[in-house]
Amino acid sequence: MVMFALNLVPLACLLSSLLVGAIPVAESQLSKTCTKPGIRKEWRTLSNQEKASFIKAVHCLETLPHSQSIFADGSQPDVPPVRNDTNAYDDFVYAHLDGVNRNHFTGVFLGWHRWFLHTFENTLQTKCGYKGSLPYWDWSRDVANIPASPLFISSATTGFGTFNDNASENFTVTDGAFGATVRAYPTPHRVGRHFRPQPFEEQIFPFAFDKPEKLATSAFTPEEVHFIITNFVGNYTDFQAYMDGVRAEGMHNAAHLMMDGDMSNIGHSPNDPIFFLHHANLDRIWAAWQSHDPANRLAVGGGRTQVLQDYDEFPAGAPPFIEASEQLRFSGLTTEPLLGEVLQTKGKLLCYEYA
Ligand SMILES: *[C@@H]1O[C@H](CO)[C@@H](O)[C@H](O)[C@H]1NC(C)=O
Ligand SMILES: *[C@@H]1O[C@H](CO)[C@@H](O)[C@H](O)[C@H]1NC(C)=O
Ligand SMILES: *[C@@H]1O[C@H](CO)[C@@H](O)[C@H](O)[C@H]1NC(C)=O
Ligand SMILES: *[C@@H]1O[C@H](CO)[C@@H](O)[C@H](O)[C@H]1NC(C)=O
Ligand SMILES: [Cu+2]
Repeated sequence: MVMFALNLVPLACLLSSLLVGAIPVAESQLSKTCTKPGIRKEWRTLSNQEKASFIKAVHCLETLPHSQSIFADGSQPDVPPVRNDTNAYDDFVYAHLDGVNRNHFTGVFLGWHRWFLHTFENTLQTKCGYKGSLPYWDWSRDVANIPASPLFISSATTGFGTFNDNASENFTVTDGAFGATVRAYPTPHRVGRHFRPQPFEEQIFPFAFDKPEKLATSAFTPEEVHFIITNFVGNYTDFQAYMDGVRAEGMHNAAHLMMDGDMSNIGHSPNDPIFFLHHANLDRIWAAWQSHDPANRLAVGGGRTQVLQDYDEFPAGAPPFIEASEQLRFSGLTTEPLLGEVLQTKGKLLCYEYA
């Protein structure tokens, strides 16, 4: 408590001095205060009309031209060149792909994704007339039977499509709202998704999964979600490391990998719109942890460099350590706030809460 109070003032000073002149958008929004936060709701609590309006807005995004501002910023090897035969949805995938090492298993992980999700939500609202907020998927409600989750239904207006178990079809999703959708990156393809209950059987990292038989769902039971929110007080590094888990077998990765297909690729996972609902849930858990104790509220941690070879020692990145003054980078997709500016969901730049 005391440490928190002492820390507040220097952080505020640091932020305001860094902000002056540095980031035009941040400056122009400085006077904005959050009086009417958007309410992000769990998908199954939306009415069919609300579900349909979200899906319609995502389809709208897919018809908008891609932005000429998108570029490969050079920090990531092996990214494909920006393609011009793409749409505004593909731009989100590109920005994620281009920053994959910088923004995963490093201390900006949750902050970067928070601004990425906000940009997606804001684009749906401002360019596609979407009146709602970004929905989230609380996977802990579906641990008994993931494929039977109400999200994965075949309705073309309110469903994300059922899982495909046929490997010779590349697990391509053929029903639901996105069954016919072609995504551009890394090469043009249709979205694949398949339920893999024990995704750690396949080794995909420089380190070995140590519980190959572990059920993905055991990483995100209601008990696990409660545990992460109520522990690691004041220690963002440990909080993020738990979300990724011992040997990356935690809730973030478990839910990605069990979906196989696009979701299991750390770079182009946003090809599957379920990505945004999955990450909104992680963001919700972060926000819940931040509210759980004053010492969590503005806590940052982890390092700037992803070192999967030393994952056990640096699950949230190796030094230099991340501070609130860290600039988030988006490969031309959107404005680039500082990490410290996205720590509050109801602050100067962001204005939402979770139902
Ligand atoms: C895409 O379009 C831009 C602007 O017209 C052009 O500069 C760029 O070379 C094009 N890229 C490709 C891969 O064709
Ligand atoms: C899997 O897909 C292939 C190609 O579409 C098809 O020939 C085959 O019958 C399918 N297998 C099953 C078990 O449905
Ligand atoms: C599956 O993916 C491979 C490699 O990208 C591609 O060549 C093939 O056409 C795809 N098959 C189907 C049925 O989509
Ligand atoms: C967080 O906890 C780890 C041990 O789990 C410790 O090494 C680190 O110094 C702690 N960080 C803070 C900011 O307290
Ligand atoms: Cu990501």
